Amino acid sequence: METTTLTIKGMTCMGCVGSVTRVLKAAPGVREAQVTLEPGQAKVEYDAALTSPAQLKAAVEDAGYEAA
Ligand SMILES: [Cu+2]
Repeated sequence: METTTLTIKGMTCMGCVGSVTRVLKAAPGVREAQVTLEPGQAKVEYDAALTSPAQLKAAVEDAGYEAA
C-alpha cells in the first residue's frame, strides 16, 4: 500500500467532505481515504498496482473539485 496526500480546493462544508470521501473510497484500488475541510486535503491509502495519484486526482475533479 502507498499513501498520498492530495490538496483539494472547492470544498465548503462537511457535505463536500462526504462527497470527496465517497468518490475516493469508490475508486478502484483505494483502501482508505481521510478527507479534511481545514485544510482541504485527502489522505489516501491505495494499491499502486490498481491506481495512481493522477487517477485519484481525476476522480476528485470529476466530482467537481480541484485536486493537486
Ligand atoms: Cu459542501
